[in-house]
Amino acid sequence: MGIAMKDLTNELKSYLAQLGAIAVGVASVDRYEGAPAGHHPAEYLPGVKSVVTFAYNLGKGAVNNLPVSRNQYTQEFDAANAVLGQMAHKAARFLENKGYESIAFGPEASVGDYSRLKGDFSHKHSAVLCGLGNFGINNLVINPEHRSRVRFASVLTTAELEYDEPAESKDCEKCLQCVKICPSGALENWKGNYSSQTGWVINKERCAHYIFVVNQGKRCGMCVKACTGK
Ligand code: B12
Ligand code: SF4
Ligand code: SF4
Repeated sequence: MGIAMKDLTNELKSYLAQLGAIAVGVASVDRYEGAPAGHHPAEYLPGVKSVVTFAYNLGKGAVNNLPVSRNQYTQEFDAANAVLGQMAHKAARFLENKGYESIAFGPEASVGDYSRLKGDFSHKHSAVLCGLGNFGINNLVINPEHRSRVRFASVLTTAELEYDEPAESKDCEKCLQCVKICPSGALENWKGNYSSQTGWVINKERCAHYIFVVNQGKRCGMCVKACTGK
């Protein structure tokens, strides 16, 4: 049983790496106890045992040259989401073909999430619980190699897998570049609210207004660009 679990986990991780994932983490569903009502994995997949969250990086050129490259950043964002959506779909299918009911949670808010500014399942909280990084003050999860220039997707599964250690508490460098550069002021209220383990609730309305009203849907990404760790 132990060896089979390990083999299945390794097989799944290599499959995701082959599809382009730059990091894959696996957590036991017990770690999601703190998820609020409506956002717990078991509400979506009764019998869920494991959660797999994985990351795909954004291209450097599109991010580094913001805001001039806003059109290209928006295209990069869409392309990365398409890759992640396929990865999540294929990983869930891989597990179902092995006999384990699974659900893919794609990267995007294509199912009405934007109207309530919430997803069904938080990839960022899951990324921390799967050991992929910690929240920064920009309220994005920072990957050691690619900083905030990563996007996530997740799969919930009834398969029991081998689990990675969750990320230890580690604050970001607190350089405040993200707070200073944010054109909408959405990150101003971080003091006393920020936690490297659970993030904080930014002023979502300001951020969404800047993206969807001021920029007519073109993505902003300045808090992604700002976070270099230097
Ligand atoms: C809705 C949404 C938005 C909204 C609202 C943002 C927000 N901060 O909530 C808007 C449109 C404003 C937005 C903007 C952006 N987004 Co966005 N967004 C999402 C989406 C679809 C859902 C976020 C969500 O629902 N979170 C969970 C909710 C319930 O959180 P909440 O209301 O704050 O809840 C609190 C509690 O309920 C509790 N909680 C909730 N769930 C859980 C679970 C557990 C276990 C625990 C303990 C607690 C807990 O904690 C929260 C407070 O600490 C996710 C994709 C996804 N499904 O995860 C992407 C996502 C968060 N976005 C992402 C990105 C990159 C961006 C932008 C940079 C896009 C851009 N403009 O270029 C900006 C950055 C804004 C910022 N600095 O945070 C990435 C983050 C990647 C990363 N490295 O961290 C994600 C994960 C998309 C992806 N697939 O990668 N986004
Ligand atoms: S995406 Fe832009 S508006 Fe939203 S928090 Fe980041 S810098 Fe601010
Ligand atoms: S830009 Fe600086 S303050 Fe903001 S998340 Fe990154 S390291 Fe933290």
